[in-house]
Amino acid sequence: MTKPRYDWTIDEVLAVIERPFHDLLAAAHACHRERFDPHEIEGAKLLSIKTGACPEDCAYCPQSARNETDLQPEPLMDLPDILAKAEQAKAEGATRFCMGAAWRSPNDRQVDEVAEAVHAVADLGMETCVTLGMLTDRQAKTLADAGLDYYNHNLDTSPDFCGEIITTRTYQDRLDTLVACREVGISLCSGGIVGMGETRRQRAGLLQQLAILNPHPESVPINLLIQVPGTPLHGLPEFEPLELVRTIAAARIVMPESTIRLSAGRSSMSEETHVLCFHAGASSIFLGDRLLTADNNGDDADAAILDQLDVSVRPLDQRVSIES
Ligand code: SAM
Ligand code: DTB
Ligand code: SF4
Repeated sequence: MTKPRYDWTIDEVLAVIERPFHDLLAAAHACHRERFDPHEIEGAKLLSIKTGACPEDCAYCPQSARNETDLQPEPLMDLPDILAKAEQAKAEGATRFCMGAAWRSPNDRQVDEVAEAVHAVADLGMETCVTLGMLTDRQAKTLADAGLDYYNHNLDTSPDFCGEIITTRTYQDRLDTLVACREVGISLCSGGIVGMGETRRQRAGLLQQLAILNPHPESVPINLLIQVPGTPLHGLPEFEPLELVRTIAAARIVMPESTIRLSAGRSSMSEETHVLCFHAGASSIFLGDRLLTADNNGDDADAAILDQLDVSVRPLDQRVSIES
């Protein structure tokens, strides 16, 4: 069994990414089978509970108030509406319900409202995840007390590239929120985005930052940039699909216990890219035809891929219990 390590250097991670392709994929797949059933994937469902008008300047994000996109801002949803969406997600086969809010850092009243929603969704028997921006220690405790399973907070890219993507917060800000969540026993969902014009070494830098967290984030979402018109990153060259596969494979190897999620950007990916990413160790996806504000692959297209691979979405009654 591959033992997790927490002392990865960027050079070591880069060397993993740069292994000959077949060697990299074989190693990643073998590593995956040590702890995961390759015939099962996790299905999560996203809901944007507060949309747009975000004060951060993330260059990739359609929800930043600085970016002139077509997005219609929406205030925080009411609890009954959130719950109806969660029930629908459960009926559609999702085991995890992820609620996202376009905040830089919510206030205590907003966190209390989200905590109520977390409590109600947890009562449905689903795993809960929220992503609300930066949290204080007290806010993290409120969410933990409400029964929150996961907090999503992405490092997004490497420390040396992040300044070109976001100027309104620091890398350390993000790490602090991850620590605040860990300290109150919330599991971490943290990953990043590829295709923003970063170098391969910078992709290694992102994975290295995640892989030196001890323990590693339980969920690691790898997003392919969705180029949204009106965002500064719209118009970048298309990202090479096999480079995404290499990134997934390296994430699998350097964080052997973590669930790697093939996240945003799947609606522009070929079936073949999906297949290679699953073979490389991705075993979680967002279900349905919508992410937060952008399009997702959709259940019919997913079924067409998963059926060919004899892979099924793990049912709710077989959810993996989280040990604290
Ligand atoms: N405001 C909170 C935050 O930044 O943590 C939560 C919501 S934010 C939309 C969650 C994540 O979505 C970001 O960290 C980023 O990784 C991802 N994301 C946003 N826009 C994206 C895009 N255009 N393409 C790919 N991923 C994107
Ligand atoms: C993550 O890493 N990806 C998800 C989830 N965590 C919150 C969000 C993707 C957002 C894609 C753009 C949008 O839908 O607005
Ligand atoms: Fe705001 Fe999050 Fe989008 Fe950045 S990624 S602009 S913090 S919603």
